[in-house]
Amino acid sequence: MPIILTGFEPFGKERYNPSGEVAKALNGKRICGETIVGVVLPVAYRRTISLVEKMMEELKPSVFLGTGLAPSSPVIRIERMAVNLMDFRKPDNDGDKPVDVPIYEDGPLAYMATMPTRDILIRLREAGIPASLSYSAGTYLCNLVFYAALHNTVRLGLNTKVGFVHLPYELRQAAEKDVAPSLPFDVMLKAVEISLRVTLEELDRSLVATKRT
Ligand code: PCA
Repeated sequence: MPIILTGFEPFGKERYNPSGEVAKALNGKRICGETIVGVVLPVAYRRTISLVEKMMEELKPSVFLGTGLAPSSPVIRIERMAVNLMDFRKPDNDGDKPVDVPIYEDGPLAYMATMPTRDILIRLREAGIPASLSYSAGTYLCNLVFYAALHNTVRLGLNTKVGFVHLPYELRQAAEKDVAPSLPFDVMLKAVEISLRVTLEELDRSLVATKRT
């Protein structure tokens, strides 16, 4: 079963989005024997929801890792909670701006990530990559992808491990601004690879344990 890795196109005033570039760079690569399907999503909620639903239905992935840019973050942010809410401060790239609207009318208030977030945190820090756990992915497109992947896993009865990672600005992007936290691209790439590896290793271990019982 494939791994889905999503990133986003640029949005707002940004001309670059490191998350979309990470998804492109890892597309087709193999990790622990599984193939990564890297997808760049539009920052447009209607189109993105349909794409996430379609990918979950057709690919039934073992892992779904969403990534996005968090402009003010100085570290890799491992998201733990997805909430059933769209509350956009700015319109998306299609000009839509839902305020106080649930993502799914029939969905629960929130889901927690099913990827091993604490283990990922530990492994990132061991690798010398600044990271922290986060309890809000916001109420814009990143939270929406995270929630939609979790909701569709339940709706379709899949065993997909779902997670979301927010990335800071890339170094060159920050160099165009006055003061902005950033990380080099190769560090972000490594962080995403580690997150996937830790998840797949854990999946392998649980499969071996099930076979033994
Ligand atoms: N970051 C935005 C949406 C797209 C992206 O890369 C967010 O944090 O919601």
